[in-house]
Amino acid sequence: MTTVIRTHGVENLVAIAERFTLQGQIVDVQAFGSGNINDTFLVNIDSPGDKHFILQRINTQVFRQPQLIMQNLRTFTDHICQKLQHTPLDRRWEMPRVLSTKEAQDYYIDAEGSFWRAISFIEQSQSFDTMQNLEQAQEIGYALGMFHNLISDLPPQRLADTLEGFHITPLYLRHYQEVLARTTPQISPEVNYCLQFVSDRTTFAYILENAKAEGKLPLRLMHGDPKINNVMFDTATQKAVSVIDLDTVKPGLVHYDIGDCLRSGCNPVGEETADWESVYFDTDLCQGILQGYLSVAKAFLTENDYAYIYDAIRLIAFELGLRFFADYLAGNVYFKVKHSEHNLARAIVQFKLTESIESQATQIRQIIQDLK
Ligand code: GN1
Ligand code: MG
Repeated sequence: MTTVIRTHGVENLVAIAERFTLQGQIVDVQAFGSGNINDTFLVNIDSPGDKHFILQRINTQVFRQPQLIMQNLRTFTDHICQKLQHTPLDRRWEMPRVLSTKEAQDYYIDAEGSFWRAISFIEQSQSFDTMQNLEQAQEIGYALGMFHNLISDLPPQRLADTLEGFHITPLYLRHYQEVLARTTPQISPEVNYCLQFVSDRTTFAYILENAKAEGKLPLRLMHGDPKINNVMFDTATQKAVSVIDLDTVKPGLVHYDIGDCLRSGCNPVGEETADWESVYFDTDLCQGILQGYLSVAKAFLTENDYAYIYDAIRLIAFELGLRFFADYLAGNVYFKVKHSEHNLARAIVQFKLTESIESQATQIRQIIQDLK
């Protein structure tokens, strides 16, 4: 038996990919994408059928019960595929599929206990880390609306909670306060800015959870991570064709998704920039995304849903900044980092974006009002 190397030596990766290769020969396996949690690889195969698939090692420190992810994936992809078969759309739209192992399992656990799974690759498609133009913004919004629409008739209880506490801002705040209580951060102007930024917004952190508790916002199924680079575009037509990264599809609020889509899509410099002064929230892109989203989602949104869209945009930008900052203080244990200050830099980007959202509150609320 070969030893499995932690660094995923090429030979070892090929052996793992082979478990999921039912026909054809593997040409190569390459690191793929820019995920902050799981390890993702693109497998190229020489086969008469699909030429690629996605191989992922699930981070089980974050996703404690990865089997639940696979169970959920089966449940909602089956639901959506059936629905699409009965009522085909008039444009290209695809769902990533779970690929089985040669033993007909949904995952493979290697000798080291790592949890591997494979997903089909959406052929002739690409994603973007930053928005290229207004048409793309509309397409991103359309894609999120389409996704919500396709899962809207699946009862939320049918899916397990794959990540408890995900997008519950008050819990991130509590975690942050606990981390702060047991660490002495190295004070710098940047750290001071973040400490003050969070402390000025502690009451605000409860806004969506309070609305949920008061019955104003219903529990629905959500994507959980509909950031700009999780929408795939057809390379020829430049139309959105799929939403990927489905591990956090679970019961929640559609507002978390709307907020996440807008905070990632309307920051033209992207979330990885080191140039904080260039970060701003682009209201034209906001208008584009919401227009695309509402062209599909109008059918299931209520008056209260609209009332909380602005707060959701502001909150999810703030929440992600809080999550990055807390992780920086905790010693970078959750998000992958390229250097020790990486999460601090990411936090500042999200806080600058939150500031920009706050300073344009009136315009953003007006955009939402005009699109209703
Ligand atoms: C994480 O791993 P990735 O990049 O798909 C995170 C999201 C954040 C995102 C920020 C499970 O997603 O919530 O918005 O980083 N996913 C999880 O880039 O925490
Ligand atoms: Mg993700």
